[in-house]
Amino acid sequence: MEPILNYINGAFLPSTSGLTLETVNPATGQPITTLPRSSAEDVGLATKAALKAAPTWANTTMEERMVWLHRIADALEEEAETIAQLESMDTGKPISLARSVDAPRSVSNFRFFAEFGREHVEPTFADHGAVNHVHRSPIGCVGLITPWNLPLYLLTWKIAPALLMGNTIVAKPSELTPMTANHLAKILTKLNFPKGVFNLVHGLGPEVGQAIVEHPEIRGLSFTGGTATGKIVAATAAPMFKKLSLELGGKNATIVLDDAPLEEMMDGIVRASFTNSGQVCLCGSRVLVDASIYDRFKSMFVEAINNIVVGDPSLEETVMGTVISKDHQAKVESYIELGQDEGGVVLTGGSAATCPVKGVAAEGAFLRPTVIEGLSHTARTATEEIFGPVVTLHSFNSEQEALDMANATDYGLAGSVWTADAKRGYAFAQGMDTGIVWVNTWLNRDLRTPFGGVKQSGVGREGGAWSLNFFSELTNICVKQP
Ligand code: TXE
Repeated sequence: MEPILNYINGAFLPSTSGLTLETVNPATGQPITTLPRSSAEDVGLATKAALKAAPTWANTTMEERMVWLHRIADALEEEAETIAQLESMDTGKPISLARSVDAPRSVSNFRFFAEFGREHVEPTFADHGAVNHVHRSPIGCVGLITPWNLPLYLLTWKIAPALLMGNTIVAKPSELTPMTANHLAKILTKLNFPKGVFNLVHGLGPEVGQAIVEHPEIRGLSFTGGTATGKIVAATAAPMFKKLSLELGGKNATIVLDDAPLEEMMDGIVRASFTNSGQVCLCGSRVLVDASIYDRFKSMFVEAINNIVVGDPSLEETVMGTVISKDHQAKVESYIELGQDEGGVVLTGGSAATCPVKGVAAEGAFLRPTVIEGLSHTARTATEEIFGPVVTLHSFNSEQEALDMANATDYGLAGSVWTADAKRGYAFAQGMDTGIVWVNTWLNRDLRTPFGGVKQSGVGREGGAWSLNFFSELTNICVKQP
C-alpha cells in the first residue's frame, strides 16, 4: 500500500522530519504501510492552513455548508466497500461489521448533520423594549482527536458538525488506524473541497495530539479516547480555557431483570457484550442478572457465546475478528489472569494460549470471547476498563442491589436494562448514573440525542443540537429600536 501522508492545505505531505511509523494488520501481524511521525512543527503548518482558510469558510452560508456535507456523504456512500475493506484491514474487525456499522455510519454522520442544519435557528428574546438575538458563530480552528476502535465512524461524527458550524479543522486519528482518515482526505481532494478547511496530521499521541491540545490558536477540542489520556488532555487545555468535549472510557453494566424473556433478548445481550471484540466504549462489560434466573441465563449466555464465529476478519462468516494489536491482546489477557487471581472462574474463553482461535495466524491478535463469574462487583476486573472481549457475570437479589452494583464504578457512560416490562425498565434506568441507558436494546442510535458520559467517562455531550452548540460560540446581541 502507498505510504500514508499528512493532509495539509489540500496537499499530501510527509512529516517535516521525514520520520515515519508503521501500521500493522492485526489479523496477520504484517505491516500494511507507513504513516508520518509528525511533530509540533507539522501541527503548526496544519494550523496555519486552517487559520488561513477560516475566514472564507466561516463566510459561507449554512446552506452552502449543508450542500458540501451532502456531497461528502454521497462520495463516502459510493466508496463504502473500499472504506469497509480498509477499516477491517486496519483494525482487525470483521468485514461484515465494517460493512454494517463503520462505513454506513460515516455516511450517516454527514447526511444527518447536512439535514440537521435546517433545525438550526437563532433564538430571540424580546423584553424591556429590546430584542435579544442569540447569534451563533464558528469557534474558529478546532482540534479533533480520535481513537482506534471505530476510526472513521468517530472521526466523521466530529468533522460533520464542526464543518456545518463553519469551523476549520486539524484532526489526528489514532496512529494505529490511519487508513480511512487518509481515504477521506482523498475523497475531499476529488471533490475539490476548499483547501485548508480540513487538515490531517498523523503521529503519536504525546507528540502530535499533545501539540494540537497545546496550540494557542486551536480554540476548541473534541477528544475521544481513554480516560487516562483524557486527564492529560484536560490538564493541558484547562488553563488555556479552550472549549473541550471529552468522550472517554466506560465499564458499562448490562442488567437482566427477573422477567426478561431470555430467548428473545439473548442475541442483543451477547451483541452488547462482544461487538467489535468488546472494543466499543458502549459495550456491556459487566452482566448483572437477577439471582432467580441466573443459572438459566448463564447456560444460555455461554452457549450463545460458544457459537460466535471467531476468525479471519476478511471472511464473510466471521462475527469476531481480532483486538487492535498484540500489545492490547496482552493487556486483555492480563485481565483474564487478574480475574482468576481475584477468585473468578472462566466459564468460556481465556487467553490465546489456553483457548486458541483455530485457523488463524499465530501473529494475529485473536482472543475468544471470555466470561468470568464469581467475582465481587468491586473487584478490579469488574471495575477497571478492559476494552476487550471479556465480561464478568454477577447476580443480584433486588433492583436496588442491581442499581448499587451498576453505579459502583468510576465510570458513567452507558448501560442496558432487559425486562418484559418497558415501563419498569424506564423507571429502573432513571436510577443509573450514566449518560446513556438502553432498555431492551443496545447501540440503538438516534443521532439527534445527546451522547456522552459522566464521572470518568467524560465531560460534555455530542449529537444533534449538542454538537451544534459545542462547535459554535454564542453572542447575545440586544437591539433596541431608536
Ligand atoms: O485511546 P487513547 P485509544 C475509549 C475507550 C478506550 C480508548 C481506546 O474506552 O479506553 O478510547 O482508544 C491520542 N495528548 N473510547 O487506545 O490512547 C491517541 O494518539 C493528546 C471512548 O486510542 O486515549 C489517539 O489518537 N492526544 C469513546 C487518541 O488520543 C493523545 C469511544 C485516543 O488514544 C495523547 C471509543 C496526548 N497526550 C473509545 N495520548 C467514547 N466514550 O465515546 C494519546 N493521544
